[in-house]
Amino acid sequence: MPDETFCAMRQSIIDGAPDTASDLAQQAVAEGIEPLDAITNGFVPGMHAVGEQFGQGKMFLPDMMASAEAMRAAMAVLDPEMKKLGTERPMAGVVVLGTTKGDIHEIGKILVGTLLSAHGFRVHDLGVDVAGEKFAVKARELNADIVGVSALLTTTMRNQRGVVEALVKAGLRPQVKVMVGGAPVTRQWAEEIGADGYAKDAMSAVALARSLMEQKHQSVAEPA
Ligand code: B1M
Repeated sequence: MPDETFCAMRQSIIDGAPDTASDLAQQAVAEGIEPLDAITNGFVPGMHAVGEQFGQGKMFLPDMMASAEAMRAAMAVLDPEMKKLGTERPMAGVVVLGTTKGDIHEIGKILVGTLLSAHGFRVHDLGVDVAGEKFAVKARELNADIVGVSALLTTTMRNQRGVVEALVKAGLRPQVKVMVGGAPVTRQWAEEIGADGYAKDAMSAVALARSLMEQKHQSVAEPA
C-alpha cells in the first residue's frame, strides 16, 4: 500500500474524521490490502500520535474522543474482513475478554479479540469496565480456556489482579489461563499478579493464546 494512503489513514484519526477513516478503510478492502496492515501501519499510528499530543497538553478530551470515533469507524469496516478468516479455521479455544473495572478504553481490546477470532478462537467480549466476578461467571458459563484482561490506565491495571483473584475464588484457576495486556502492562506485572502471560500487541496476543492452549493440553495429557 502506498505510503500516502497510510499517512492519510493516520491523519484521519488525528483529525477525528470518521467518514474519511471509513472511506479509506473501504478503499483498502477494495484494493485487496491486508486489513491488519491497514490497521497497524495506517490507523493505529494515528491513535499513538493522539495519545502523545494529549499527554503533552496539545489535544483535549473531546479531540481524543473524536479520534476514537474515527478509529471505530475504520475498525467497523476492517473487523469483519479479518474475522472472516477465522470461520475457515478449526476452533482453537474459548476466550472471555474484557477491559478491567474502571477503564473504558476498548480499541486495543477489540483488536485483540478480532485477531483471536481471525485465528480460530471463539471470543466472548464482555466490553469495558468489567469487574473480576463478571469474568469468573462468564468463564464458568462458557467453560472458557482463557480469560483476557485489558487495562490502559496505570490506575486500573491493578484491577487485573482482581480478575485473577476472582477466578481463584470461583475455583476456576486450575482450568482457566489468564492473559493480560494494555499500554502500561508489562511481563513483570503479569508475573507479579499471577497471570499466565502478557502480550504487548494483538499479534503477540494470538501467539500467547496459542501457547497457553498448548500448555493446557499438555497438563491434561500429563497430569501432575
Ligand atoms: Co485515554 N488515556 N483516557 N481515552 N487514551 C490514554 C491511555 C493515555 C496514555 C493518554 C495520555 O495521557 N498520553 C492516558 C493514560 C495515562 C496513564 O494511565 N498513565 C489516558 C487518560 C489519562 C484518559 C482519561 C483519564 C482522560 C480524562 O478523562 N482526563 C480517560 C479515562 C477514562 C476511563 O477509562 N475511565 C480517558 C478516556 C479516553 C477516551 C474515552 C477519550 C478514549 C478511549 C475511547 C475508546 O476506547 N472507545 C481514549 C483514548 C483513545 C486514548 C489513547 C489516545 C489511545 C488508546 C488506543 O486506543 N490506542 C491513549 C494513548 C495511547 O495509548 N497512546 C489514552 C490504540 C490501541 C490499538 O492500542 O489500546 O494500547 P492499545 O492496545 C494495544 C496493546 O496495548 C495491546 O494490543 C493492542 C493492539 O496492538 N493490548 C493487549 C491491549 N489490550 C490487550 C489485552 C491483551 C493483550 C494485548 O490480552 C488480554
